[in-house]
Amino acid sequence: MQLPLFSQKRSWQAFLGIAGALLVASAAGASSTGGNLVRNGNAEEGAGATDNEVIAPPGWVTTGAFTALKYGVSGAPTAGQGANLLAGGPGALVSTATQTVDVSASARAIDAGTARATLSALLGGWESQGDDATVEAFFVDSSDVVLGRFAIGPVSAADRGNRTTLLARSKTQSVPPETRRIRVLITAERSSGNYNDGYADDVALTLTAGAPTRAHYRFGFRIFDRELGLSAGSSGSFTTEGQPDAGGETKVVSVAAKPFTVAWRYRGRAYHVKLRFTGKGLYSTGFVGLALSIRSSNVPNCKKGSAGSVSLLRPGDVILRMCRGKTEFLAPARASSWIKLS
Ligand SMILES: [Ca+2]
Ligand SMILES: [Ca+2]
Repeated sequence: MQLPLFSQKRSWQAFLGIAGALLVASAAGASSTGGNLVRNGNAEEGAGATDNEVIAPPGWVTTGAFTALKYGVSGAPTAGQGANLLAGGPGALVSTATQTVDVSASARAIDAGTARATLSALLGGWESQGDDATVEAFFVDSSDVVLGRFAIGPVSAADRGNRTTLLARSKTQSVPPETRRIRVLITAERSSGNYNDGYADDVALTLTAGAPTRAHYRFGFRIFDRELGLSAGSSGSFTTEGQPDAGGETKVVSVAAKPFTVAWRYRGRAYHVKLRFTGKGLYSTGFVGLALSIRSSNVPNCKKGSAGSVSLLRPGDVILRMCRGKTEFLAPARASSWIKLS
Protein backbone atom coordinates (compact mmCIF):
# COMPACT_ATOMS: atom_id res chain seq x y z
CA MET A 1 0.00 0.00 0.00
CA GLN A 2 1.20 3.45 -0.89
CA LEU A 3 1.32 6.34 1.45
CA PRO A 4 2.04 9.12 -0.95
CA LEU A 5 2.56 11.73 1.66
CA PHE A 6 5.14 9.77 3.46
CA SER A 7 6.96 8.58 0.43
CA GLN A 8 7.10 11.97 -1.19
CA LYS A 9 9.00 14.16 1.10
CA ARG A 10 8.59 17.17 -1.12
CA SER A 11 4.92 17.08 -0.25
CA TRP A 12 5.83 17.41 3.35
CA GLN A 13 8.04 20.30 2.59
CA ALA A 14 5.33 21.95 0.58
CA PHE A 15 2.55 21.56 3.04
CA LEU A 16 4.12 21.45 6.41
CA GLY A 17 6.10 23.80 8.36
CA ILE A 18 7.73 22.18 11.30
CA ALA A 19 9.98 24.26 13.34
CA GLY A 20 11.83 24.49 16.47
CA ALA A 21 14.01 26.68 18.37
CA LEU A 22 17.14 24.82 19.13
CA LEU A 23 18.97 23.74 21.48
CA VAL A 24 22.06 24.56 23.18
CA ALA A 25 23.35 22.09 25.67
CA SER A 26 23.02 22.80 29.32
CA ALA A 27 25.85 23.52 31.67
CA ALA A 28 28.62 21.06 32.27
CA GLY A 29 30.01 20.30 35.66
CA ALA A 30 33.66 19.62 36.18
CA SER A 31 35.31 17.40 38.68
CA SER A 32 38.91 16.73 39.39
CA THR A 33 39.94 13.11 39.11
CA GLY A 34 42.57 13.44 41.78
CA GLY A 35 45.71 15.26 42.67
CA ASN A 36 49.10 15.50 41.11
CA LEU A 37 49.79 12.54 38.81
CA VAL A 38 53.53 13.21 38.63
CA ARG A 39 55.74 11.29 41.02
CA ASN A 40 58.39 13.29 42.82
CA GLY A 41 57.75 16.47 40.87
CA ASN A 42 58.93 18.38 43.93
CA ALA A 43 62.29 16.55 44.21
CA GLU A 44 61.64 15.81 47.87
CA GLU A 45 61.88 12.03 47.38
CA GLY A 46 65.55 11.16 47.79
CA ALA A 47 68.53 13.35 48.52
CA GLY A 48 69.57 16.58 46.85
CA ALA A 49 73.09 17.21 45.60
CA THR A 50 75.18 19.55 47.75
CA ASP A 51 78.02 20.09 45.28
CA ASN A 52 78.86 19.13 41.68
CA GLU A 53 77.51 15.60 42.08
CA VAL A 54 74.54 14.23 40.18
CA ILE A 55 71.73 12.57 42.12
CA ALA A 56 69.04 11.42 39.72
CA PRO A 57 65.63 12.09 41.28
CA PRO A 58 63.58 8.93 41.91
CA GLY A 59 60.59 8.50 39.60
CA TRP A 60 62.28 10.12 36.61
CA VAL A 61 64.29 8.73 33.69
CA THR A 62 67.09 11.23 33.23
CA THR A 63 69.67 12.20 30.61
CA GLY A 64 72.66 14.52 30.77
CA ALA A 65 73.41 15.54 34.34
CA PHE A 66 69.82 16.01 35.49
CA THR A 67 69.88 16.08 39.28
CA ALA A 68 68.06 16.82 42.47
CA LEU A 69 69.79 19.82 44.04
CA LYS A 70 69.61 21.00 47.60
CA TYR A 71 68.37 24.54 48.18
CA GLY A 72 70.87 26.86 49.88
CA VAL A 73 74.09 25.15 48.84
CA SER A 74 76.71 27.10 46.90
CA GLY A 75 75.44 28.01 43.45
CA ALA A 76 71.82 27.03 44.13
CA PRO A 77 68.76 29.12 44.95
CA THR A 78 68.84 29.99 48.63
CA ALA A 79 65.34 28.88 49.52
CA GLY A 80 62.30 27.50 47.81
CA GLN A 81 59.71 24.78 48.01
CA GLY A 82 60.94 22.14 50.44
CA ALA A 83 64.54 20.96 50.67
CA ASN A 84 65.33 20.21 47.03
CA LEU A 85 64.71 21.34 43.48
CA LEU A 86 65.44 19.83 40.06
CA ALA A 87 68.34 21.13 38.00
CA GLY A 88 70.22 20.49 34.76
CA GLY A 89 73.35 19.68 36.72
CA PRO A 90 77.07 19.99 36.17
CA GLY A 91 78.59 20.14 32.71
CA ALA A 92 75.58 19.24 30.56
CA LEU A 93 74.36 21.50 27.75
CA VAL A 94 71.00 19.74 27.82
CA SER A 95 69.63 17.52 30.59
CA THR A 96 66.22 15.91 30.63
CA ALA A 97 63.92 14.04 32.98
CA THR A 98 60.94 12.04 31.76
CA GLN A 99 58.13 10.09 33.31
CA THR A 100 54.95 8.63 31.87
CA VAL A 101 51.62 8.84 33.64
CA ASP A 102 48.89 6.28 32.99
CA VAL A 103 45.53 8.02 32.51
CA SER A 104 43.57 5.04 31.21
CA ALA A 105 41.32 5.17 34.29
CA SER A 106 39.89 8.39 32.84
CA ALA A 107 39.37 6.88 29.38
CA ARG A 108 35.63 7.50 29.35
CA ALA A 109 35.92 11.22 29.98
CA ILE A 110 38.93 11.48 27.67
CA ASP A 111 37.16 9.78 24.79
CA ALA A 112 34.06 11.89 25.37
CA GLY A 113 36.25 14.95 24.90
CA THR A 114 35.58 16.32 28.37
CA ALA A 115 38.97 15.81 30.06
CA ARG A 116 41.43 18.64 30.54
CA ALA A 117 45.03 18.42 31.68
CA THR A 118 46.77 21.09 33.71
CA LEU A 119 50.54 21.26 33.78
CA SER A 120 52.19 23.46 36.38
CA ALA A 121 55.67 24.00 37.81
CA LEU A 122 58.06 26.47 39.32
CA LEU A 123 60.70 27.27 36.71
CA GLY A 124 63.82 29.38 36.95
CA GLY A 125 67.54 29.89 36.63
CA TRP A 126 70.67 31.50 37.99
CA GLU A 127 71.17 35.28 38.20
CA SER A 128 71.52 36.83 34.74
CA GLN A 129 72.41 33.56 33.01
CA GLY A 130 70.10 32.35 30.27
CA ASP A 131 69.98 28.74 31.49
CA ASP A 132 66.35 27.69 31.64
CA ALA A 133 63.88 24.82 31.96
CA THR A 134 60.76 23.81 30.05
CA VAL A 135 58.13 21.23 31.00
CA GLU A 136 56.18 19.52 28.24
CA ALA A 137 53.29 17.08 28.31
CA PHE A 138 52.76 14.67 25.41
CA PHE A 139 49.40 12.96 24.93
CA VAL A 140 50.04 9.37 23.87
CA ASP A 141 47.57 6.69 22.76
CA SER A 142 47.66 2.97 23.53
CA SER A 143 49.91 2.37 20.48
CA ASP A 144 52.41 4.96 21.67
CA VAL A 145 51.37 7.47 19.01
CA VAL A 146 51.70 11.08 20.14
CA LEU A 147 48.33 12.80 19.68
CA GLY A 148 49.32 16.25 20.89
CA ARG A 149 51.50 18.21 23.26
CA PHE A 150 51.67 21.41 25.26
CA ALA A 151 54.34 23.10 27.32
CA ILE A 152 55.07 25.58 30.07
CA GLY A 153 58.18 27.72 30.25
CA PRO A 154 60.88 28.59 29.84
CA VAL A 155 61.28 31.44 32.32
CA SER A 156 63.94 33.83 31.06
CA ALA A 157 66.49 35.79 33.07
CA ALA A 158 64.50 38.90 32.19
CA ASP A 159 61.32 37.25 33.54
CA ARG A 160 63.19 36.67 36.80
CA GLY A 161 64.64 40.21 36.88
CA ASN A 162 68.07 38.53 36.76
CA ARG A 163 67.43 37.11 40.21
CA THR A 164 68.11 33.49 41.17
CA THR A 165 64.57 32.30 41.69
CA LEU A 166 61.78 30.14 40.32
CA LEU A 167 58.46 31.48 39.03
CA ALA A 168 55.13 29.66 38.80
CA ARG A 169 53.90 28.69 35.36
CA SER A 170 50.72 26.80 34.49
CA LYS A 171 48.68 25.86 31.44
CA THR A 172 45.53 23.82 30.81
CA GLN A 173 44.68 21.96 27.65
CA SER A 174 41.96 19.57 26.45
CA VAL A 175 43.06 15.95 26.39
CA PRO A 176 42.66 14.45 22.90
CA PRO A 177 40.30 11.45 22.71
CA GLU A 178 42.15 8.09 22.71
CA THR A 179 44.86 9.41 25.04
CA ARG A 180 45.91 6.70 27.49
CA ARG A 181 49.24 8.04 28.78
CA ILE A 182 50.73 11.47 29.30
CA ARG A 183 54.49 11.75 29.05
CA VAL A 184 55.99 14.57 31.08
CA LEU A 185 59.37 15.87 29.93
CA ILE A 186 61.53 18.43 31.74
CA THR A 187 64.30 19.90 29.61
CA ALA A 188 67.03 22.01 31.23
CA GLU A 189 69.29 23.96 28.89
CA ARG A 190 72.58 25.65 29.70
CA SER A 191 73.68 28.87 28.04
CA SER A 192 76.32 30.16 30.51
CA GLY A 193 78.94 28.72 32.81
CA ASN A 194 79.70 25.08 33.47
CA TYR A 195 76.62 24.28 35.53
CA ASN A 196 73.26 23.80 33.84
CA ASP A 197 71.07 26.08 35.97
CA GLY A 198 67.75 25.28 34.36
CA TYR A 199 65.66 24.81 37.49
CA ALA A 200 62.27 23.24 38.18
CA ASP A 201 60.27 22.36 41.27
CA ASP A 202 56.70 21.37 42.12
CA VAL A 203 56.14 19.85 38.68
CA ALA A 204 52.51 18.76 38.60
CA LEU A 205 50.04 17.29 36.16
CA THR A 206 46.38 17.10 37.08
CA LEU A 207 43.45 15.80 35.10
CA THR A 208 40.02 17.35 35.31
CA ALA A 209 37.22 15.23 33.97
CA GLY A 210 34.37 17.49 33.02
CA ALA A 211 31.07 15.80 33.60
CA PRO A 212 29.41 14.95 30.32
CA THR A 213 27.19 17.78 29.26
CA ARG A 214 23.61 16.83 29.89
CA ALA A 215 20.86 18.32 27.81
CA HIS A 216 17.18 17.64 28.00
CA TYR A 217 15.11 18.20 24.89
CA ARG A 218 11.39 18.19 24.31
CA PHE A 219 9.87 18.11 20.89
CA GLY A 220 6.51 17.85 19.29
CA PHE A 221 4.45 18.60 16.24
CA ARG A 222 0.90 18.62 15.03
CA ILE A 223 -0.09 18.68 11.40
CA PHE A 224 -3.45 19.11 9.78
CA ASP A 225 -4.26 19.36 6.11
CA ARG A 226 -7.93 19.24 5.20
CA GLU A 227 -7.34 19.00 1.47
CA LEU A 228 -5.17 15.92 1.82
CA GLY A 229 -7.24 14.39 4.56
CA LEU A 230 -4.17 14.30 6.73
CA SER A 231 -3.65 14.85 10.40
CA ALA A 232 -0.54 13.79 12.30
CA GLY A 233 1.26 14.45 15.50
CA SER A 234 3.83 13.37 17.98
CA SER A 235 5.69 14.53 21.02
CA GLY A 236 8.44 13.20 23.20
CA SER A 237 11.49 14.08 25.17
CA PHE A 238 15.02 12.83 25.57
CA THR A 239 18.15 13.52 27.55
CA THR A 240 21.59 13.31 26.04
CA GLU A 241 24.93 13.12 27.74
CA GLY A 242 27.96 14.13 25.82
CA GLN A 243 29.93 17.07 24.74
CA PRO A 244 28.68 19.23 21.90
CA ASP A 245 32.03 20.71 21.06
CA ALA A 246 32.23 24.02 19.23
CA GLY A 247 35.33 22.69 17.53
CA GLY A 248 33.68 19.65 15.99
CA GLU A 249 32.15 16.32 16.43
CA THR A 250 32.08 14.42 19.70
CA LYS A 251 30.31 11.34 20.85
CA VAL A 252 26.94 11.24 22.50
CA VAL A 253 27.73 9.29 25.63
CA SER A 254 24.18 8.23 26.33
CA VAL A 255 20.59 8.94 25.40
CA ALA A 256 17.78 8.38 27.84
CA ALA A 257 14.20 8.58 26.68
CA LYS A 258 10.92 6.81 26.63
CA PRO A 259 9.69 5.59 23.26
CA PHE A 260 7.53 8.00 21.34
CA THR A 261 4.88 7.44 18.71
CA VAL A 262 4.35 9.22 15.44
CA ALA A 263 0.70 8.79 14.53
CA TRP A 264 -1.25 10.05 11.59
CA ARG A 265 -4.59 9.70 9.91
CA TYR A 266 -4.62 9.77 6.17
CA ARG A 267 -7.84 9.61 4.16
CA GLY A 268 -9.67 8.19 7.12
CA ARG A 269 -7.16 5.49 8.04
CA ALA A 270 -5.02 5.54 11.17
CA TYR A 271 -1.32 4.76 11.11
CA HIS A 272 1.29 4.76 13.78
CA VAL A 273 4.98 4.06 14.22
CA LYS A 274 6.38 3.69 17.71
CA LEU A 275 10.06 4.57 17.93
CA ARG A 276 12.66 4.16 20.60
CA PHE A 277 16.10 5.72 20.96
CA THR A 278 18.91 3.21 20.67
CA GLY A 279 21.34 5.22 22.79
CA LYS A 280 23.63 5.90 19.85
CA GLY A 281 24.19 9.24 18.28
CA LEU A 282 26.56 12.05 17.67
CA TYR A 283 26.97 15.73 18.11
CA SER A 284 28.61 18.03 15.73
CA THR A 285 28.53 21.77 15.54
CA GLY A 286 24.91 22.87 15.80
CA PHE A 287 23.62 19.39 15.16
CA VAL A 288 22.37 16.43 17.16
CA GLY A 289 21.71 13.13 15.40
CA LEU A 290 20.21 10.19 17.28
CA ALA A 291 19.54 6.65 16.15
CA LEU A 292 16.05 5.19 16.47
CA SER A 293 14.59 1.76 15.98
CA ILE A 294 11.01 0.82 15.24
CA ARG A 295 9.30 -0.76 18.20
CA SER A 296 5.95 -1.31 16.58
CA SER A 297 4.18 -0.12 13.49
CA ASN A 298 1.07 -0.72 11.40
CA VAL A 299 2.67 0.80 8.33
CA PRO A 300 3.53 -1.68 5.58
CA ASN A 301 7.27 -2.06 5.00
CA CYS A 302 8.01 -0.48 8.34
CA LYS A 303 8.62 -3.42 10.61
CA LYS A 304 9.66 -3.75 14.18
CA GLY A 305 13.42 -3.54 14.59
CA SER A 306 14.17 -1.51 11.50
CA ALA A 307 16.22 1.61 11.85
CA GLY A 308 15.37 5.26 11.96
CA SER A 309 16.93 8.50 13.04
CA VAL A 310 16.08 11.93 14.26
CA SER A 311 18.29 14.88 13.41
CA LEU A 312 18.00 18.30 14.96
CA LEU A 313 19.78 21.08 13.19
CA ARG A 314 20.33 24.59 14.34
CA PRO A 315 18.45 26.89 14.02
CA GLY A 316 15.60 24.44 14.30
CA ASP A 317 15.22 22.14 11.36
CA VAL A 318 14.11 18.63 12.21
CA ILE A 319 14.49 15.54 10.08
CA LEU A 320 12.86 12.31 11.12
CA ARG A 321 13.65 9.22 9.07
CA MET A 322 12.07 5.83 9.59
CA CYS A 323 10.94 2.74 7.76
CA ARG A 324 14.40 2.20 6.28
CA GLY A 325 14.56 5.80 5.17
CA LYS A 326 11.43 5.55 3.04
CA THR A 327 9.45 7.75 5.34
CA GLU A 328 10.86 11.12 6.06
CA PHE A 329 9.62 14.19 7.85
CA LEU A 330 11.48 17.26 6.79
CA ALA A 331 11.03 20.33 8.86
CA PRO A 332 11.92 23.69 7.42
CA ALA A 333 12.33 26.45 9.93
CA ARG A 334 8.73 27.57 9.97
CA ALA A 335 6.27 26.92 12.70
CA SER A 336 3.78 24.21 13.43
CA SER A 337 5.90 22.24 15.76
CA TRP A 338 8.54 22.83 18.30
CA ILE A 339 11.70 21.57 19.82
CA LYS A 340 12.68 22.85 23.15
CA LEU A 341 15.57 22.56 25.50
CA SER A 342 14.13 22.33 28.93
CA1 LIG B 1 61.06 20.87 46.26
CA1 LIG C 1 74.94 28.07 34.32
